[in-house]
Amino acid sequence: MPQTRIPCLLMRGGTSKGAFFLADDLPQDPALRDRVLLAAMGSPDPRQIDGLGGADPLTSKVAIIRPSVRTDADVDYLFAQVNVDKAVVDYGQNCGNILAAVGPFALERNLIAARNGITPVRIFMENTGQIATAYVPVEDGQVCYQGDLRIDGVPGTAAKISVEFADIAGSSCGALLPTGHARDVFDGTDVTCIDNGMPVVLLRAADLGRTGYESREQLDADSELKTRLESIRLQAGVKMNLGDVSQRTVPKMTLIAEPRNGGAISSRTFIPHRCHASIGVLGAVSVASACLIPGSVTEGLAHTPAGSTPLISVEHPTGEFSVELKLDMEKSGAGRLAGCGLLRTARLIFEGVVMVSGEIWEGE
Ligand code: NQM
Repeated sequence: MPQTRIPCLLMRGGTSKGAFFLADDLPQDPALRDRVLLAAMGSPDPRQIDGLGGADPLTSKVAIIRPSVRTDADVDYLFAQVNVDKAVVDYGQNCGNILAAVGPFALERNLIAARNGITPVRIFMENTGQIATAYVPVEDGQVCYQGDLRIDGVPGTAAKISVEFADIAGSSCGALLPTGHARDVFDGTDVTCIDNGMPVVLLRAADLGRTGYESREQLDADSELKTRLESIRLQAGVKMNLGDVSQRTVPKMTLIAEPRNGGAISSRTFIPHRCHASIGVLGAVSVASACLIPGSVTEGLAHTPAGSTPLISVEHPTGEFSVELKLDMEKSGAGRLAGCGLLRTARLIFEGVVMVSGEIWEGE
């Protein structure tokens, strides 16, 4: 049986890379679609040698996009995290980096009309049921990828895509502080469990006998730390309304320390088992938000700016990520968070068809 050709764009979104598909170009049956996505990315295999994936969770990502029937959105975006070495496709998390390329994809595929200057694209994020608006630069009716914005974790510069979120608190867990507390204790370690777009458990690196300034490689080799983090993650997952998270990619685990480079906080994030080269977009939004919550484990460590739109710089292994939080100053505590904005870049890398075995496509 010949291989099946599936139209696909390979795109970088922020510090991630993934395969972008129109929903109608994939099988409609979810189980068959997962088998097709695993085959397209080359999973399960630690090297993903037989597919598009780059042998790293940050490059084993898929976006499935369709025109939206909603009045408040232009397109619907379903994010799929394709496990590198397990035959598992996880829809239980969103991805704010891949999100940065959804607007450009919608324009490349003519799902919306281009407006010279900036085209706003309203995106319904199916994984969490929320809306983001991306502002995509357009020149002569084409997406403009070139520009002068540098983001840490990506070489060179590219055009600025600003992304705004209204209310993303409790995206997956139902509440900003899903356990009902600013601080909990698991295995004798203080943590803050928070979900402002991404479920994250924050821990002070010092409480685990680490500085929080170890390199990604050092942390990935630290099996004692990883065992302790996983024990806490499994307990926190239940308390965060996520159930048994042993096979899920959330919550993320973030070690925090005092900033050293003029930021608000320093971070090392596990997603959830490998250490992130930088930090996820929505992961950073959750960490930044925790810096504003009285009683959280950031207290005494975070250097938080004042004002109704504080720009919170989250330091990470390859630089920093700035999140602008919008606060409702008439409210207090966690209830103050009213929205946020951030800057990303994206690029169309490759356009073509990805080939998968005809037997897999036919479900045989
Ligand atoms: O937190 C990695 C990434 C992400 C997700 C991860 C992301 C986000 O860097 O919104 O972007 O946390 O698995 O792409």
